[in-house]
Amino acid sequence: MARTLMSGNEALARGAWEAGAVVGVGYPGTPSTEVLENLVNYDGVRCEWAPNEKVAAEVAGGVSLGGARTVVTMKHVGLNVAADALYSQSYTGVTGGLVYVVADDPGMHSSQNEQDTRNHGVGARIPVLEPSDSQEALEFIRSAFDLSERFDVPVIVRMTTRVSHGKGLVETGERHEVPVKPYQRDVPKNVMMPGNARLRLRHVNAREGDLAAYGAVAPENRAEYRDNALGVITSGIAYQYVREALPDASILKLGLTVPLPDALILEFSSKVERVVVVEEMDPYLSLRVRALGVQIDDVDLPRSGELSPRIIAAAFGQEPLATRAPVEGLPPRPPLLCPGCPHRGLFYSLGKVRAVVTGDIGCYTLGSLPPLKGMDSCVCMGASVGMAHGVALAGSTERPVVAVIGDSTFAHSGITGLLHMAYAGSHGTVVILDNRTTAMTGHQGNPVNGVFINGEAAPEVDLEALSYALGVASVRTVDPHQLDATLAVLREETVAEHLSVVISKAPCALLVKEAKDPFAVDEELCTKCGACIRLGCPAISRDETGRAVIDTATCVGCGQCVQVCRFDAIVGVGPSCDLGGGR
Ligand SMILES: Cc1ncc(C[n+]2csc(CCOP(=O)(O)OP(=O)(O)O)c2C)c(N)n1
Repeated sequence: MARTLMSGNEALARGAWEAGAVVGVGYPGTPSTEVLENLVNYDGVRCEWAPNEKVAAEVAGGVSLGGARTVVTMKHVGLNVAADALYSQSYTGVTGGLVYVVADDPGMHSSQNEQDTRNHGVGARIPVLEPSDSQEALEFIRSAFDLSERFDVPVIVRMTTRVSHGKGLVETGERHEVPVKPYQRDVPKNVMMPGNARLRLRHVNAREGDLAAYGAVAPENRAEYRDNALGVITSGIAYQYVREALPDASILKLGLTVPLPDALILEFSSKVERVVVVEEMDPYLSLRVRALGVQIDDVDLPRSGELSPRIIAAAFGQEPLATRAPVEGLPPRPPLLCPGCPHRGLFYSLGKVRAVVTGDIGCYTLGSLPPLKGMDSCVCMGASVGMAHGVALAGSTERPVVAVIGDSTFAHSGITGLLHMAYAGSHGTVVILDNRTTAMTGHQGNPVNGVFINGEAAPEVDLEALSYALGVASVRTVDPHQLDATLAVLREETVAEHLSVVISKAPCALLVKEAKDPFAVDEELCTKCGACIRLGCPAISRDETGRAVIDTATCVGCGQCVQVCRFDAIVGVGPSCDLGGGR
């Protein structure tokens, strides 16, 4: 058996492969993305990025119906999108093992909200397994497939950022080829109309009892008895922190957290003098442990965000743990649009239109920050489109209303919003920021950029034709690096009495491989007016006298700043700087 250093997400991919999964499907989202990005490298398993999590869940549901094992991956908010499928898949159950990997983001390192996926497990009445390190990630996903088939149920493996991204040694095994079951039509099981669903609900009710009985003996749940003065009930990454901060404490480590093993909890609690629950995010364990009549000691732990050994030690009045002090004096690195980002040009031009801008999620959300201040709202993927229509319906503003949405986000959940705008007779404008990739989560392929998950070419949707087909009256494509031309189109479309789409099309700066020469500021000509600074490009700053300076190491020569300087003070320092009357 090999021992390999793996992140939790790498271990999940390995475990899914070892368990004989033949299809992996998902939608990217931090901290879950690497599961599929690793799984695609294994032989014998087909991987696909779906346009959104609901489609991914449905594809996986079909694979399961077809008798094969499959894993579907997403971040926590993705499960809201997929929940419609999941809650009824709970009723149909599975044919081939169906496992959801859902990664939560406590502390919102890269998310718009904090959500505890265990609640979805309770709501959908399906089991949730919570690994606390990479080895468990591999083992738990393997058992998730077995549980799925044994109890006729989809199973969630719930990850959190530190388990997904932390690394540990993993003992790997061999692939276990699971024969695909022959397809069998079973209408009462798989056609969820009321009569059948009522019958399947009986299965769900009975299954809950069976799963609870399994929980009492599940290898994923274990009591570790040490000093009986303190007993900690915990799960996931919090287990690791408790081991570090309270090495003498007895611990009930729960790996199967939905359903909870009541008898185990009662037994453990009876054997220790003081019971404390330590968990990240929602008080899921503590509410249920209390409901069993167990007296829990309250400890002052944060209700949200991430825990750490240090936080736990402090809450238990321990000496602060000897951890490495953060390095001081590092320059702050606020999140910013990259130098040469095409989104910057679009927001710069859009700012001149004085529109109400409903925004969406992607790299371009950073356009909401000063100096561009290009967005008035950002709620969830796809929301920009419906919200633009809604703001216009409220009738409180004379200003034009514009939605901005990235290409991947448009494919994810913007298309139906646009269809509604057309149907409802909206006169709004939707800007699709087509930077040829899903940049924010690491350049995944999507149906707009025509790249498949394994890097091969895929069919590319024609955004213009699609928009017209949905009923949009006018579709224009602009190069956002050409500021004046972009502004002219935005001006025309935002005052027009029709529904319009403006496709802002230029590749993500990180996809542009050919190096361009940087620009520089002519000190003599710079008047310190600050026009170039208002682009918010990280390559441009002011020197101590207030003059603009361009960092030639970070400038990628996009030429946007040249166009905003009215004094011709920004000059090329190489042959590629000839913008040819624009860019
Ligand atoms: C429901 C949901 N799924 C996934 C994510 C993670 N996520 C945020 S933005 C985004 C895609 C961004 O791509 P795109 O719209 O093309 O914009 P870009 O980053 O390229 O500018 C993803 C996958 C999320 N926030 N919500």
